[in-house]
Amino acid sequence: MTYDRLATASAALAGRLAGAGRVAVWATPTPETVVAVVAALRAGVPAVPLNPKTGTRELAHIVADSEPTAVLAGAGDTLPPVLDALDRIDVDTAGEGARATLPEPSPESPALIVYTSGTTGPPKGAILPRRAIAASLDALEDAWQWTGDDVLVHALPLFHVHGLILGVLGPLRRGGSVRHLGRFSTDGVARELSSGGTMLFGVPTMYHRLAEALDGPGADGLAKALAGARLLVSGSAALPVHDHERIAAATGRRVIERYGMTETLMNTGVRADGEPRPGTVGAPLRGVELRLVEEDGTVLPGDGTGPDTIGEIQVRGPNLFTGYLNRPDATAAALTEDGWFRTGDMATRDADGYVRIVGRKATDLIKSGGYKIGAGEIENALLDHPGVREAAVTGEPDPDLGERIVAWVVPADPAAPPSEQELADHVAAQLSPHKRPRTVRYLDALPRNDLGKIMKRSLHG
Ligand code: MCA
Ligand code: AMP
Repeated sequence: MTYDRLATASAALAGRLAGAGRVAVWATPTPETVVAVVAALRAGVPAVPLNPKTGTRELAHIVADSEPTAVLAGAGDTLPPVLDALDRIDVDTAGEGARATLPEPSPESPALIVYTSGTTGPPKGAILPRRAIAASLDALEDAWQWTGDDVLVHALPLFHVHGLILGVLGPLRRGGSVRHLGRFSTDGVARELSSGGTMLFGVPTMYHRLAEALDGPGADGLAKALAGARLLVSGSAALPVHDHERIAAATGRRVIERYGMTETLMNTGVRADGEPRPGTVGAPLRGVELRLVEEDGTVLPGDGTGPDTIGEIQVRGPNLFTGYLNRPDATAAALTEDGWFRTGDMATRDADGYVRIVGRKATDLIKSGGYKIGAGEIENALLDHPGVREAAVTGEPDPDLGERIVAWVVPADPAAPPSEQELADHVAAQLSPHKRPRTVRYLDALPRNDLGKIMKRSLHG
């Protein structure tokens, strides 16, 4: 799709959206999603991107919470009954209409509401203002010397920050190109990077699969394609040093990492002209203040650059969200009085300011395939299954996914426990396929302390 086509199709659609309140976008990895989001941005109408694989319970929550007036979808998309009450607007990528210049909304007005998981309860909608998106993308322009000549290749989903904001709005803001693979494959990456692609964005699972493929048949073509890229960028979760080194050994190129969050957009990154040190996520991006803080709120000396100091990362800057939709309690808990956002990520800093993420405060947050998943939401879904009496969910290390979701289940009837597949299907249908347990372990009782609290740390395989 050319810029000219996108401008015309999005203007035609924007004309229909003006004053619509909020709109949901059925965010398939297609040009329709791009036209829908750009149209909403032009109309100044906040868009709520929906994962098309979201299950019944989670979708019902998102719709009830964000109250969109309409859902934008491709003409051929089948929408689930939960969305029946909304107006459906089919997105026409060939749409024609007057290219009226729409007034630019204020920088503080919400552009996107992106749902993100917490430790307990259903996902919260992070309100992302136009100012945050612009600031974060412009900081990446500075860090990566990102220009209109860049051709970005990726296969990230278009309902999260990584794929939608960095992966689509990023190239649009620079006037560059994006080639979305539709679905991740190492062949697709090799094909696009060897035919003009200049940058690759991916989650560590994708780089792990590239590292594996570099050991297999067709490795030479893939190695050449990766070596030819200007930048290979990983984010959304920690890139294992082993995969980093395997890719470097096979291609002579080092993957650079950047660190972000739905609520903060991008915080740190290794610069295009910086040193890609494995295991670090680089220095704070332009405009971002970052400090490490102890449990009691004490700021670590040198904002954490002292030796042997570990603290929680707090960030402040124009890249931050404005709050969680309908959740003033959660918003207040996430921010300090003077506007620092508590990330929950634990880190140390090298003497030159590079940040090394070493862990997470909450054991009940799991990062699997680059998706953030709350143990609590899965436990609640499992408890809804008639065959489950008690449930606890943990994350275990996984070479491909980073962490794998494990469900510990006390069956209602020990003689006839629900099968692993049945429970995985149940969670996939209620929440989302990427939240399904990959392993189920059956117990007679969950380990509890004297107060009756489940002792998750004693649950391991
Ligand atoms: C399997 N499937 C099922 C079931 N089992 N569907 C329904 N019920 C079941 N029981 C389907 C899945 O939906 C999927 O379909 C296919 O089978 C394979 O599933 P799975 O093994 O889970 O997928 P995968 O191929 O292993 O996915 C790996 C992946 C993916 C491609 C790396 O995890 C991914 O796209 N991750 C990106 C996450 C991301 O963008 N995070 C950004 C958020 P199908 O194959 O059709 O899909 S973090 C963020 O935004 C911050 C700001 C940041 O820092 O970036
Ligand atoms: P999300 O809420 O899905 O936006 O995920 C944000 C979380 O992903 C952060 O709080 C980090 O725990 C993690 N994350 C993102 N990028 C990186 C990275 N490069 N290295 C380690 N963790 C990361």
